Amino acid sequence: MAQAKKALAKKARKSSGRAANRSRSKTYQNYIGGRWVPSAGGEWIENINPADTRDVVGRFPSSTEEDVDRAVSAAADAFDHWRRTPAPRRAEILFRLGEILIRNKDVYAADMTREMGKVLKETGGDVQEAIDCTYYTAGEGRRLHGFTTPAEMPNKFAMCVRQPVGLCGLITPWNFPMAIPSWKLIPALVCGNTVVIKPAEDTPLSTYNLVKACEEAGVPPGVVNLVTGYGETVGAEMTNHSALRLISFTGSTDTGRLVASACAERNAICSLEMGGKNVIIVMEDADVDNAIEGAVWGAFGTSGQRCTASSRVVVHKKVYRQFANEDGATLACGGQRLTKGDQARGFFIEPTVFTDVAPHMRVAQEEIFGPVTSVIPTNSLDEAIEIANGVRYGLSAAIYTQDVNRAFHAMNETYTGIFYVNASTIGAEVHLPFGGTKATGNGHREAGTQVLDIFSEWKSVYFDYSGKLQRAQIDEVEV
Ligand code: UN1
Repeated sequence: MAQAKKALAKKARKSSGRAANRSRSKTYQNYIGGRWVPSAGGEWIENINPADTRDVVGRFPSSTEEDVDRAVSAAADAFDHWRRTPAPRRAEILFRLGEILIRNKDVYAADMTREMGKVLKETGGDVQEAIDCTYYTAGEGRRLHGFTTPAEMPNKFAMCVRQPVGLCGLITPWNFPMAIPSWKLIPALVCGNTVVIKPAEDTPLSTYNLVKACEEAGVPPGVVNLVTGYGETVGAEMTNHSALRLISFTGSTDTGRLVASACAERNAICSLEMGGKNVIIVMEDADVDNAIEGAVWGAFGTSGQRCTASSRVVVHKKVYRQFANEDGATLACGGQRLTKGDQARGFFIEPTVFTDVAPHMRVAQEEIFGPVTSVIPTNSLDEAIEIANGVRYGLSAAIYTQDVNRAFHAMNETYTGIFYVNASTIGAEVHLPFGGTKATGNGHREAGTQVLDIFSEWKSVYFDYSGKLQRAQIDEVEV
């Protein structure tokens, strides 16, 4: 979709038909150091409704390296004050943010549907996820637990405290354009970091709404800075910026690898949440109707444009025909772009099912990020698990079975970050860690309290109250 929208944006500049609409569309700005400002370069990107490309949602800055630099300076200026603000006070501001998000939920959901095409019930769910994340994580302002532990020597105390990382760069995708920014922004703030956030060029409005709400909640100037624009310019400048101590990125595995390389060059912390090729295993003892509903929801909810989408369904041969009643190693339904009637002016594709797919086929290996799923026959649970693990990703997996032993066995043997029993692969909740193995991530988990390990650094503190020199790492213990 990103490429398609970019191409359309170019076409839009030429098209006179859209000119009238464009002149009516609102112009938005970056948010740097508490001020709303245009890009230093004076360029704009048109945000186009993917369901009706005549509808220009707004113009957003196509920002430059200079804009990023200014935003980073603002974040640097704000850092000392923010990190010294007690965490419970930081959290109070975030609770206010939660209230503002609740108040404006319907407006944000409508804006989001207009800019990225998810149906209203789903964009409402996206905003709700941001609300849930905000309340849950703001609660950490009164915890941010460290720990104490015995020291090796007498009259010595040992403890561990969390400290903010510093200036954080957040790069976020278009499919959950308020929820995912909140997963990064709220924990970054509660831990005492300041941030520069770059939303996907296709969906800046939802992140703009989130940042605007931060301003209204009383987040001090410079603590949150918004810079909109393309990955090639804004994203690249952020990943290479020596003052950004951490980059948190959600997007494709290919782009994530570029982000990781740039961060490695300058020893920046890098947290990546990338692709998936998630699987539902349906055993012969499953409630097949329930499994079908789960597979349809997991594959086609959010048009299959979730990194957790159920893009493979591995079905035991004994119930295979019940599940996929078409023969042939091929397209069972869908596959076409819809171009008539209400769909004529947007990007619509039919829900698409491939059946009798072999696990090694491209369609069963690569992330598609669309309403497409592959049904793969299997003879046994162990073979199903092998198929489940036989891709380069490891985000989410599910099993439908009535047998608790099989369910636990599959849970234990499936190398993913998320696992469901008798439920689809989508729908992770904000108070559990979110992320995956292999090409899905780089070992971090967002959400839950585990996200605090991304946005804070541990400091181990040794406190000697013996009043004398106690020598450590000496082989004879001197008591
Ligand atoms: C994503 O698609 O990148 O678990 C995130 C889920 C949602 C989040 C999806 N809560 O499906």
